Amino acid sequence: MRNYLLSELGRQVCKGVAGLALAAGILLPQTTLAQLYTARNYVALPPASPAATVVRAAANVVPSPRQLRWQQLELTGFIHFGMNTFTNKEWGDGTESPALFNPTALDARQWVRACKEGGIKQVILTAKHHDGFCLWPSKFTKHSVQSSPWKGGKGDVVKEVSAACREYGLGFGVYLSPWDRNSPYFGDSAKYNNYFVNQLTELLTGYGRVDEVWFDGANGEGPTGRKQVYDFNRWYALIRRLQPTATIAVMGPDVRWVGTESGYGRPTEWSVVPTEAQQQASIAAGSQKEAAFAPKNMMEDDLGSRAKIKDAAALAWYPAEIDVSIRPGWFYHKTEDDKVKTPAQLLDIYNSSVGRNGVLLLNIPPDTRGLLAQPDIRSLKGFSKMVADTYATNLLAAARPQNLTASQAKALLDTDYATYWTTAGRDTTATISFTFATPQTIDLVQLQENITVGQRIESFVLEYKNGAGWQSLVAGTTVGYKRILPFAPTRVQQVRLRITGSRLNPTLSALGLYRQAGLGAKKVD
Ligand code: FUL
Repeated sequence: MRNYLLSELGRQVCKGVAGLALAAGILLPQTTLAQLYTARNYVALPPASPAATVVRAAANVVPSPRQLRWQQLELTGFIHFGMNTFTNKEWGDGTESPALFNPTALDARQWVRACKEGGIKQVILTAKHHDGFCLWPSKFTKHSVQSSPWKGGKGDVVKEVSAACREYGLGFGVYLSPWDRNSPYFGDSAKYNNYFVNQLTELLTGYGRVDEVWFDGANGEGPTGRKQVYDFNRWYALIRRLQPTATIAVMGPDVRWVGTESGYGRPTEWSVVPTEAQQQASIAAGSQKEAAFAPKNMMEDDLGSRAKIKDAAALAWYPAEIDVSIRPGWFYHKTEDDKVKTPAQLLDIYNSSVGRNGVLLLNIPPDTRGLLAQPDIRSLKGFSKMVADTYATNLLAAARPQNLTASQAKALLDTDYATYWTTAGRDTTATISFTFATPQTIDLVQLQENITVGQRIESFVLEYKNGAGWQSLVAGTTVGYKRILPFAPTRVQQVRLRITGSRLNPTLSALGLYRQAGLGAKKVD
């Protein structure tokens, strides 16, 4: 405890220095920002930097190791479970009796197994939602499973979920709501921040590895009408110290909320954005404050185009996470059993989230038994089969490359993300062509840039030729970690990808043409 206090004191002093420097407009050396940034996922830009310098700098910003690991998960799962499950609400007010929490057959292994079978690689549990009820026996409040009848007050949902994730080889994350409508400290900023740090410490030290910590931005009034000021910097420092490989989302420095809960990301999604976007005030302003469970479409066109970065003081790798529920609500409601998204809807969401340079965070809420309901499990299974069947065969692997060396073709078509195709010299445009021995029907293209080099591609078009001239199949802007674009089924003999704009030499770790499975017969153009 003593050591802890001393290091906290040291941190406060550092923070004070950093605060003064920021106020004076001085750009700090990397070491001061080390909690939030690595050497290569952040770049400071001198005032009035020429546009070309800014673009080049942006093209060389790369994810931190924790951000890269997270991006490569592609599909992650959210588990909203807690007091609201039993009161049939979306937001509790904190006055609920712990006696209401009594799942009859809770089986976290069933949750995690269903997630794994659905292709989900990491699971985030709502350890505490806005009502303040803790799913673990916290030493710092009585408002927890410990006061509930479940397992005679001896249960610990966080323990069961983290153990199941370990057993099935999935990552594990926690959602800890800063807004706490039960805590008497809420609104008394210093006291509540200490309470929150204590709870966070319990979660980060008692359950093995934690891979993601998820804070939302909701902040209502405390019991006395006082406004709580969250000490985010202190929380970030604690997470970095106790779980250095965990990503902090979405009120955090590593992962950005995409700006909608529809499941659909932006068609133009840059992972490198001005760092202003990472300052707490702007995160809070754009965050999911009121009635966030109602899907909304707050879609700004883009956050990181040349126009958006040209006057930035600094740029950071700050990729998008797309959270959406498999049902209309975040928590389980029996009346929504017939409103579970279908496999085809989930596939469309996947194509428009993972396939738009994002990570999908798909919520599947357990019911009052403490089990995932059958409609959700069925949908998830159907969806993962559609994904597996669609991507089983890259049709391009059977085509003859026109203008690639054998090693370039291999880098593009093998499944090794680390190997990639790129251009020579200073070429920022390129054309890659393939010919099929016999015409093939395709309706989807998938591209992947090698983001360990940077995100660079700004525009591309896929074209085909059956004898006469070249015709467009589909066009896009950004690629990033993964871009998926479906189009009308088309029979093609020759195809070519033209990269028409890039910030620096474009790279491609993967290029694939596919026929979507399970959507039923569609007209072939
Ligand atoms: C929001 C919350 O208010 C919702 O209840 C839900 O947890 C969602 C993921 O984040 O901010």
